[in-house]
Amino acid sequence: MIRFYFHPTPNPAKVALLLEELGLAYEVVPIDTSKGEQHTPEFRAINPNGKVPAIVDTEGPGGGDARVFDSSAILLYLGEKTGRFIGTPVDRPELLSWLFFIGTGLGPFSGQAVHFQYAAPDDNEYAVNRYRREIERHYQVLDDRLSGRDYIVGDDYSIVDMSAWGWLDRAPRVMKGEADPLAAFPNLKRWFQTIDARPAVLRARAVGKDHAFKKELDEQARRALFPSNYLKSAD
Ligand SMILES: N[C@@H](CCC(=O)N[C@@H](CS)C(=O)NCC(=O)O)C(=O)O
Repeated sequence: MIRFYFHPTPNPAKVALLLEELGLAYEVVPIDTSKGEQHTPEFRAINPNGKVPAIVDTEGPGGGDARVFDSSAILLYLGEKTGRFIGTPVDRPELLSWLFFIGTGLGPFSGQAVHFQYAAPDDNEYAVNRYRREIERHYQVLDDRLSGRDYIVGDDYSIVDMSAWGWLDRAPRVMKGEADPLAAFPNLKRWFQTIDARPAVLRARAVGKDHAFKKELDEQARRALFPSNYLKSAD
């Protein structure tokens, strides 16, 4: 059984999609990051980085509990455990390359764009411009890659497509004010529409809907989500 530590945000969404594609038995454990539940000692024992997603596999490689944190690690772990959605051995170099490209590039740049457009105080023109231009650059790299291809790696749908879907699904929020943020990237838009039409996407979107996650970005949420803003400098 898999315990899935979840909040309705892009990185957990990737894992929700894989779990639904795999049809594995899993239990959702809501972590309300706006209330600071990512900072409890119990959760830190599962993810020392204090972020979602994380999982505990009660049938880990040693026969007992195994924790896995970071969405890319979880996608790889579950893909390898089941032998599904990880392409062929020939695909492996591309699979790793694109998975890391999304996990270390598209994801963090998108997250920073959201932060500076919706959460940060003051005028952030420089930061917003930098992150939005970087996102467009990443979209272009993916658009070029998808020219004449159905999926990002190999001939089949894989964990790489699921990883990218988690962030592309949020393109309208990330590219605030753009009515059709993928319009300039036709291959990426076609790919997104194909992935988004999968039945498992519908089920993944329903994950956590029975839980009332906090929505307000009030003082409690700001302290929970942006603790570094409340640290005093040493000098
Ligand atoms: N590299 C991590 C990033 C995880 C991450 O940033 N998760 C966000 C939600 S998408 C989170 O937990 N935010 C709450 C916080 O930072 O306190 C991954 O891919 O899982």
